[in-house]
Amino acid sequence: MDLKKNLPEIFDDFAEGRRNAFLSVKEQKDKNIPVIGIFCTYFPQELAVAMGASVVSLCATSDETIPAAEEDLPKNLCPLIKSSYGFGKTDKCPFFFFSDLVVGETTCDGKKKMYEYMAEFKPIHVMELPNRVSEDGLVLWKNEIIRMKEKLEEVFGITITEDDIRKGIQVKNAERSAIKKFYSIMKADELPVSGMDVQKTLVGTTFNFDREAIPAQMDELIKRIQEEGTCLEKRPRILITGCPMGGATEKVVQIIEDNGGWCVAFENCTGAKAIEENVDESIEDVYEALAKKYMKIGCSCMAPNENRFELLGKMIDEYKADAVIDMELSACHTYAVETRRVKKFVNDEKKIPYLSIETDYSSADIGQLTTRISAFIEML
Ligand code: BJ8
Repeated sequence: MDLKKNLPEIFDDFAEGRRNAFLSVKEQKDKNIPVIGIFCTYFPQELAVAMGASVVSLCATSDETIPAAEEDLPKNLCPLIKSSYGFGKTDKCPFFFFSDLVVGETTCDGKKKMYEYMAEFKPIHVMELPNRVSEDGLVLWKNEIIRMKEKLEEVFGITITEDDIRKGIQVKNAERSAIKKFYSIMKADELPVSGMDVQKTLVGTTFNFDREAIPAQMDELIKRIQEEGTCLEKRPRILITGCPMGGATEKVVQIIEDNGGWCVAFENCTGAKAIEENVDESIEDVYEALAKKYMKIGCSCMAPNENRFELLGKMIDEYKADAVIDMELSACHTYAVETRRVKKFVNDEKKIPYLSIETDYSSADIGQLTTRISAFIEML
């Protein structure tokens, strides 16, 4: 029994959720539910849940609006930044349009400078993220989370109590645990679904505004996969790391799986980077608990970035990866610089092959990527 023939409609539900999200965000507005647009996994979504707001991701994944963005921004800038700015500037993204407040963080230089221009046409609050994980960094981030809460109270004329935040933490913890349980099905020796199915589901869940419904949905999905699925043929198991993935860059997953590999794990911001760790509910001070959780995200904006290597090593072992493919978006300097250390770690410590690829949101490099990736998989 071929699972891909057998279970497509389950994954279609998530793809449908993604398509319908534009309508759902309009419904949120009609019901007077505040909508917060975000650009990064460092935003503590627990604050939004605490005040009953919906969160939409504004990180764009297509090259449609890049020409408009390049009227204001340099060409030699990461496509995620240009595309996201372009969708905002041209009003082509309903998520951006319906966002009452946009939140950014001082992550990479390109993003933080872009926010200065974006502020000319949209209310935007920028959280000051430290660029190293340290005691002082933790204090700064905790204070920024408090400042964020106060900003939300001011903009929306509400009060967010610590009990509200505690409830938000419980909801988000349950959601993260459920999503992690879903993608952990790829730890199995006999894979029940393809990496593309996992990737689409991970992206699909971000468009579900009913966060409390996610655990039951994930349980149902896992149950159906267990009952109706069967194993896929054995192939080299690839772990993906690097920049966030989605939309146009799903071409990388497609190429890997069309050329003899399976993507078993995603150590990036679409995947495990933001989901793997929960907020410690035993910490009395909710702001400290949130600060500690989010400072564990292993983004290359941190220097040094030990947390990335901790998660990467753990995932290589747990998902029994045969190789790692590191996807960088063009002009993403922090991830590009980090490739040297990632290669060394993967080759020398984990003793498996490593390939770094650079891409953007166009389809111009599909031929070249196919040649490199298929040659890499062939030698595994
Ligand atoms: S926590 S990965 S979502 S910053 S790809 S815009 S880093 S130049 S997206 Fe990211 Fe938050 Fe980090 Fe995750 Fe800059 Fe690089 Fe572009 Fe990037």
